[in-house]
Amino acid sequence: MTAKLHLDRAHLQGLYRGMLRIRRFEARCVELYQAQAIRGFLHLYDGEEGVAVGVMAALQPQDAVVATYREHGQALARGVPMDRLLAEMLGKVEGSCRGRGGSMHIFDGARRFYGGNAIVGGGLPLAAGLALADARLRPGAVTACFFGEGAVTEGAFHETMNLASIWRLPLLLVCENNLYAMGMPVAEAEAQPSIHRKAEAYRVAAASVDGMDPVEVESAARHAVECVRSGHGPFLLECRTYRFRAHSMFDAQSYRSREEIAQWRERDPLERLRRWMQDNHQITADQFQAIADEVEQELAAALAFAEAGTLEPVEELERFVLMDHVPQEQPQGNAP
Ligand SMILES: Cc1ncc(C[n+]2csc(CCOP(=O)(O)OP(=O)(O)O)c2C)c(N)n1
Repeated sequence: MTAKLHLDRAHLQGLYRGMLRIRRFEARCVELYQAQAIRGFLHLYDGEEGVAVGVMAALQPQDAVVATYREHGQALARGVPMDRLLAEMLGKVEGSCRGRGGSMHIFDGARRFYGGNAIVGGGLPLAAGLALADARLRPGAVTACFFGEGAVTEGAFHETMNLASIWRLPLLLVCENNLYAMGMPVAEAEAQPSIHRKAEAYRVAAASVDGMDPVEVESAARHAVECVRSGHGPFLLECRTYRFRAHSMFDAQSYRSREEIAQWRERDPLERLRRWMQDNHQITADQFQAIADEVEQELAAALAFAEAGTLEPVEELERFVLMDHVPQEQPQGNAP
């Protein structure tokens, strides 16, 4: 069930701007990756932007967010500053994790953004733990956990669903079902490929929504967050989406056809919202241009900040890895 949203122009324009920031940021990251300024892995969110902006619009600052390795979109939509994010991608000390997390492990404690996570399904138990702690220490806060449909084949998903239901945890589970786990199609991996229907077995409330439409996503997410916040326990929101690009920068994509990708590109969340806003006189061509210019300026400033940043000096490399000080006192309690 999705509640009707009151759509004002500023809000719609905000959703569009949010998606454009993610798209342009990642396009620049591809260039930086090709120039070897970004190293390691790079998983793009291209096509899935509507999910991050829609869900994030339904959350409050006191809520927590847990993401996957495809998390630049969630990080930007959650408010992690673009310059600190880009510095992190370039491995600079000025980055959101001092350049130690990189593309897959963006973290920002001040915004309760508890990270990207390279382990498929690894964020789920972490999110359950955050929700459990918040239920005791921060009543009213919701933890939103993003994961791909590939994570649903992991035991961690089922354990989390079960415990979250029994303990009525304030947990919003956001499954980004983009149809493929690397090269594995969901229909070949899942006996029940309609992910939200798995919730019934755990007596968890659930819904499925068109992830290519940020307004639909926000509407469904608002309903889901309301249920969770008012003490009804967890909610599983399946967002049906698609990644336009390869799984990561190393993927020949032999498992899907060009025609399929082209068909999904016709449902591009940015273009759809742009057309709808134009057709319904919610925005002028000048306003579109102003948004595009603003995003380009933000990106240019972020790049200048990141490029001017510092690589960690070699002497610092053991900091945060080994303890400087080992406590002498033995902990109290029974020995195991
Ligand atoms: C526990 C674990 N198993 C396998 C991998 C290798 N791996 C990385 S991404 C991926 C596919 C995950 O697909 P999905 O959860 O649907 O997310 P998507 O990449 O589609 O966003 C796999 C199997 C891993 N990182 N962690």
